[in-house]
Amino acid sequence: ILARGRDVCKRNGLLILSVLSVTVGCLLGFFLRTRRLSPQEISYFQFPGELLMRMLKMLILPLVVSSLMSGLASLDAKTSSRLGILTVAYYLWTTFVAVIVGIIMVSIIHPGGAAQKETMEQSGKAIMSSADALLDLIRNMFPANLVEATFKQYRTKTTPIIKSPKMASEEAAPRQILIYGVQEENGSRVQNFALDLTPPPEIVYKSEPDTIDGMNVLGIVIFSATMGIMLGRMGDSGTPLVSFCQCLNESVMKIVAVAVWYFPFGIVFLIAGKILEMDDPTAVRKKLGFYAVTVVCGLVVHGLFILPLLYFFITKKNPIVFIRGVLQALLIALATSSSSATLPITFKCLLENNHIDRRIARFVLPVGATINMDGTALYEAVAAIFIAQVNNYELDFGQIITISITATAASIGAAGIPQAGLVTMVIVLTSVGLPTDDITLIIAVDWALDRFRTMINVLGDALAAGIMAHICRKDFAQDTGTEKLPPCET
Ligand code: DAS
Repeated sequence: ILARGRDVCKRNGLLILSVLSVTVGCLLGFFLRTRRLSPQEISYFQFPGELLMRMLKMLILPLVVSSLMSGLASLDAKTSSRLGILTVAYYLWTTFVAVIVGIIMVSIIHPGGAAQKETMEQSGKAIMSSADALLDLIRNMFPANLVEATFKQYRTKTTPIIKSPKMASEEAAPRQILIYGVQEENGSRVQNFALDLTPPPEIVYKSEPDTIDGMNVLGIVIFSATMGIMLGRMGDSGTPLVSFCQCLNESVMKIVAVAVWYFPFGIVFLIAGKILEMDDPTAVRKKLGFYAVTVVCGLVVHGLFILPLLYFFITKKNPIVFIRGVLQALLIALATSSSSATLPITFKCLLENNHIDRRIARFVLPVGATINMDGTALYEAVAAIFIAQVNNYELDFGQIITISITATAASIGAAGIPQAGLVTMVIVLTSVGLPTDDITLIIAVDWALDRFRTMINVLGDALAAGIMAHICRKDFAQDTGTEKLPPCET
């Protein structure tokens, strides 16, 4: 029994440590809340968790650029375009399904309370077109300067400047909510704010500093994928850069293999530190509790039933075995609430535990971490309908369809950083004329729900890699997953 126990610990040591660290982090956080630590003591306590985030953030840029460029360059044109089309089509389809699951859930549970219904027009709330917000989202997907968007600190594309309309109805005091993102002078942090400009003005929402300093991950993905495809078509003249990227990718993964043993320690302080900061959980109102339950139910149905079933029907393999292989990445997603920061671990789990062809992972994961966010899309659809219910609005079929489309688009535009989904939700609300200042209703539980939706985002990317590896297995069969180029250590 001892030998067997030793074998299990050796094989799953890191995973067991990570599960324990999440548990210890929660217990320690709630225990320390009773000790009433000072803000200074809390900031010192959070330091090991901040180190964990900075380690992950440090790895994102080299990992995404090197994996996409070397991965795409090692595929021939036919394979890369087939893999690209299949991947993006799969991502769009599963994101839309997630939105539908969310809409069904929020319509069944009805967390916003059932009351007498009135239409938007009867309520007199100004209808605001979402054209500007949606155009802003698409505009930011094509940064003016790809290299600048890749290597320079960049304002997160998910922070359109939106002023909520003054309420048209006389009796309501006019309120102006300004939602925007700011980049500090030294470009070292970007934070999202919602300001209530009604005198006296106050900050009603402030996102966590971006784990990846506002780096425009989509700009990186577009730049790296473009370069990778071009390099692949340049033949031998592109070999030096492709070989460099391949070696860079290998070295980043070796750094991850070392850094990963620090993660359980960092997770304890990251989670406990966040719990120390959160508002009094008992202050969460009943409706908000039902709202959180609705979101979690939707995420469970989509993430633990629909996606695994889709994986099973396509690959005929056991999805539980696959999910167990990426459990470490899901725990990091829970701890960091950032799919981009989780990317290095998602790579490690897929390559080492699930034995996915690295050329598939190198394309599917970075693209997925940026544009495939099933959890976020589901969340934004549920939030929009919850806000309509709280305001006693009756959404018609056309508005439900609009919410489905804009929630899918907004999730594509959300960067893989903490609470990005809360900001892009502005697009969904304005698309059906809902008051954007009601975002403040759900802020109290957003930081917790963000972690769960990020887990589903990461799970969706990982399962997509498994599905693409199965569908494209014939394209890669001839050279059993090695690159055209010799491995960089030879
Ligand atoms: N935290 C985001 C992510 O990293 C998801 C979100 O904010 O909705 O995927």
